[in-house]
Amino acid sequence: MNHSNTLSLFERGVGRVKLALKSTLKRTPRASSICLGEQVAWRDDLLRRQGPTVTDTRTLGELGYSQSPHSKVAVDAITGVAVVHRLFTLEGVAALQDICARLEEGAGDSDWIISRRTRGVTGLSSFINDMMCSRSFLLAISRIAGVPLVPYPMLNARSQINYYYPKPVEQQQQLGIWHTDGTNYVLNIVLSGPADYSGGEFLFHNGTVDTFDALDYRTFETARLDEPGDALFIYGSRLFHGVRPVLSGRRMSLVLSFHCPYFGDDSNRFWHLASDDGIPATIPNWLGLRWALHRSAVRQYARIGIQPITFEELHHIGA
Ligand SMILES: O=C(O)CCC(=O)C(=O)O
Ligand SMILES: [Fe+2]
Repeated sequence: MNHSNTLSLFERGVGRVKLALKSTLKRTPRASSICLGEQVAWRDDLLRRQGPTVTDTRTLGELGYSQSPHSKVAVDAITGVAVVHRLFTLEGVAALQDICARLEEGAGDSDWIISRRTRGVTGLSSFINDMMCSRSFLLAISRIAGVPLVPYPMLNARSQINYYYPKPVEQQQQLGIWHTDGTNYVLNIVLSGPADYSGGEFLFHNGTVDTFDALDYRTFETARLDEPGDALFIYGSRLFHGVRPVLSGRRMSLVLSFHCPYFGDDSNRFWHLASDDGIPATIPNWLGLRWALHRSAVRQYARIGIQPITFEELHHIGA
């Protein structure tokens, strides 16, 4: 584990329960105390009109899965990992950078490789909230995913901003990095440019969760995220991934989670959420999540005020 290329594995099982207790005892800053005077409102023309350039796509089937998470949707119709370039215009990227930089002030310290992070960002930024509820934005992400999406029903797990700084070398080894997410459809948007930091590469295991071996770097790939605003789309609960330690500068990223409202299934586990938010906050959130997952797709779309996105629409490019 001391090899510098090796990344440690984030806690699973009992480790998650321990982390949940730790998160419960730690005081987190009050989100509501932050007031962002936002300069720019979300507009759909902050998305590039021609749509994003999506490369290096692997479906869940191509990653090695034979079982689909959703009945009636083939494993080869669902994206397991894809690199997304040029989703936003330059103005869109600049607006996100500005908002996320300003939200750092209220960010909590984080124990693992991320130095600081802010969860529940859609409750703090109407720009990001409006973006996530925009039909054009959701349609673009749904096309990348292969299934229609809505913002993840639970506020805390829906959006977070990660801020990474260099950590002292002695701490780097013990901090977790390899992990799977509690949510399924996850867009990791890197907002810093390559000149802003070194290290901090986004790694993922090119295979299934069962074939993951933290010591076998031959199956690891580095996502090619070159420009600020580039993103890695992942089926987060089925793809081991992690960010290597930042060696200099700051790396800032916005992580958004989505849900496919046509199916009631969800991978998130109570202890996964509790390890992030502490036990008291997770209990009501968890009950709300179970409730929300059983609403019809039509109602889930109506709640965010848009017409349902359908499976058919995903294949009509330029519609
Ligand atoms: O910050 C990133 O780019 C991704 C971090 C990550 O995997 C996570 O927050 O779950
Ligand atoms: Fe993750």
